[in-house]
Amino acid sequence: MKVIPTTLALLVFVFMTMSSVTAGGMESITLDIEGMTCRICARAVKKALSNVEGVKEVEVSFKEKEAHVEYEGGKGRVEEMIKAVEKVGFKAKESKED
Ligand SMILES: [Cu+2]
Repeated sequence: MKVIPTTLALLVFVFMTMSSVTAGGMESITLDIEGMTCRICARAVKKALSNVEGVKEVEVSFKEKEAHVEYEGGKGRVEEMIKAVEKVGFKAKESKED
């Protein structure tokens, strides 16, 4: 019966690698936003991101040039978020540091 500890270890590993996934299928991501020059810009980005399906929570920092988004619906949402930001005139990409 050495199978069970191995399975457990594997599960723990999977959980650790998916640390950005929280209970209830919620995920979070930090996006680097390019082109924001004032707080009004940040507000436009926030509005654009909020309108993306599955997005639950958006925090945009003009100072940090970042947007923090909590969402559900999988990684495909990120592509939609980037498109939504581009639509209102800014550039977005997944932040390397999170
Ligand atoms: Cu502005």
